[in-house]
Parts: sequence; structure tokens; C-alpha cells
Amino acid sequence: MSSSKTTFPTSTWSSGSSPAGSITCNELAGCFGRGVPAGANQQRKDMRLFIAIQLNDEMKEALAGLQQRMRDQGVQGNFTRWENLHLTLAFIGEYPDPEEVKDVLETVRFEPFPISLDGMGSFGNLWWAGLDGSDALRSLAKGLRRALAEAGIPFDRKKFSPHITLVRKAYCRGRAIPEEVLREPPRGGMVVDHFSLMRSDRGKHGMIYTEL
Ligand code: 2AM
Repeated sequence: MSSSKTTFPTSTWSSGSSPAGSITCNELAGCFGRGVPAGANQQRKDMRLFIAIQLNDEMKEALAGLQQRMRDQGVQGNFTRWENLHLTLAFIGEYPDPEEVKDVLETVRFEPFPISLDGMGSFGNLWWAGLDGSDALRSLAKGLRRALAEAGIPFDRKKFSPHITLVRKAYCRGRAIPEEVLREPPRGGMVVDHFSLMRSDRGKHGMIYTEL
């Protein structure tokens, strides 16, 4: 699927209110926007940010089923919880101004496109589910990374390699994904109709991802 230069609508992506107790975007804009008043007595508060595609229940069910088959085969590790299953498009890391990032995302050309699960793989002891290498997915990642770069917003420049993390610090016998699991790859798909700016916080029981 290639992208036409003239027909894309503006991007659609979710916005929501700040979690209770966090600094608001307006406060942040006041702190770090252009033209901060000299002597402004406000604290800088970075947030760990990334941009992701949220998965629908059908995809999550397929992935949770796969995780269960892994457990059944004796795989141990930090399994990604249901609510945290996602597909990262770009990782920004610590950054103080989510509103600025949202403004940049608004400029990214986007139109809905399908994705589907496609096999499994690993980066060391991190095991993941793959996605078909659709042109639309890659061009979205490319477009939004270009927009971030042009706006001077830092992000991890590692090559985009579409994956959904299933388990970190995975361990099972010889550390390879068991044959029994590989024999039954997950199946499922969805239409991507938006992408989201996400905030990541370390909670008592693991990472908490919040859509901003
Ligand atoms: P992952 O996609 O391989 O699981 C929030 O941390 C999300 O951003 C996770 O999905 C995470 O990895 C991804 N990510 C990409 N680059 C990262 C980096 N350099 N540091 C932490 N997380 C990163």
C-alpha cells in the first residue's frame, strides 16, 4: 500500500485527561513552552513517552492464548499483561512536553490500514509476536519519526522492527522458543484506525502504560 500525497486526512489519535496527581499538559506548556518567563519558579517534570498502536481484543486474545501455551510448555519470565500488549511505533523516552508531541503527531499523514499477526521471534530473552511487514505500517512509522526529527523531538533511532513483546527475561530449557509453541503461531488481525501517545510509569506490579 503506498501513500498518496493528496488524499490523506489528518491523523486521528486518542487524547484523554492526565492521570490524577500528574502535572497537567498546560502546566508543562507553561514550564517549557517557548518564552518561559525569566525566574519562573516551576519544576521540570519529564515523562517517559512513546507512540504506539493499541490492539483490539481479538488480537489480544490470540496473543494471550500464545502466552498461555508458552506457560504450558514451562516458559518462565515477565509476561506482558493483557492491558499492556501494544505495538510501538517510536520510543521517545524522557520528555517534558507531551502537548508538543501531540501537535507534531497531528501533522502526520494517516489513513486506516490492516495489520495481521505473523509469526514469532526473539531479541535475546525478549520474545515477541511479529506483524506482516505491510507498507502502510512502515510508512506510518517512517512518517511519524520524520515529523519528530523535524520538530527536534528526540527518539530512539533504532530501525523500526514491528513486534509485540510477549515476555521479557524468557527462560525455558535451552532458552529457545519451544518447538511446540512455534508450531502454532498466533492468528489475528485488525484495522489500525488511530495511534496514540503513551506515557509509561513504573508501578508496584510492573509498568503502567497510559494513553495521553
Ligand atoms: P518493546 O516494544 O520492545 O517492548 C515502552 O517502553 C515501549 O517502548 C515498549 O514497547 C518498548 O519496547 C519500546 N521501546 C523501544 N525502544 C525502547 C528503548 N530504547 N527503551 C525502552 N523502551 C523502548
